[in-house]
Amino acid sequence: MTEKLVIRGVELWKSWLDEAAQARLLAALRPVLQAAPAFSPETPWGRRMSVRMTSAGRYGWYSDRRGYRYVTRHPSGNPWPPIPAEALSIWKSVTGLAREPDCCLINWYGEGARMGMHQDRDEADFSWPVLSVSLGDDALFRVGSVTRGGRTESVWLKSGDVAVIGGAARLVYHGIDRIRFGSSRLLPEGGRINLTLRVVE
Ligand code: MD6
Ligand code: FE
Repeated sequence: MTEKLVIRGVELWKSWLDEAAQARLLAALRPVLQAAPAFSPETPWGRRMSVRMTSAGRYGWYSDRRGYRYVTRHPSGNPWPPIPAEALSIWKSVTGLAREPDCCLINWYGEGARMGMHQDRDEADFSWPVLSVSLGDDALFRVGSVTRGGRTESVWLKSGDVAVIGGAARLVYHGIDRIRFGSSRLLPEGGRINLTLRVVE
């Protein structure tokens, strides 16, 4: 059973996916990760991110010395694979939107990986929400406000949880402080996968 929480404007649907649905989604991601292997993007400041990433869809998120942006190809030169139907159906049922997302960013967290506080603002139109799906190990998710600094609230995201950043909260700062490596048995090697579905154009 799902339960809805709202944390500083971010809607959190706890246990949106049951264990069988989590396993089906993970299985659908395997061919995507094979076609478009995850890599550690370089930040504009020249550091490697601790999270490994890849994408599915017409656009993928990318970063290097030139900045954050969406690109139409994986670093291999191939177009990104299509977004799995299992992910599109979560978008449809949670947001109710007829418009499909252009990008499914796949973040993979190994032991010690984290993600600093950031806004998702590389998309053209902030009236569309960003939806995130968590798989695998628990992650400590921190949510602030639309300006950097100030009060924040934290919540543990668990496998099967879905979060929606939209409306007045679309540009809130958020990040992952740490994961509890090995807390879930969904990924055989441990770690966490986070999907974020975005309308880019
Ligand atoms: C993560 N999530 O859960 C990082 N962004 O690993 C995000 O950065 C995020 O959860 C936009 C919308 C929802 C999110
Ligand atoms: Fe984000």
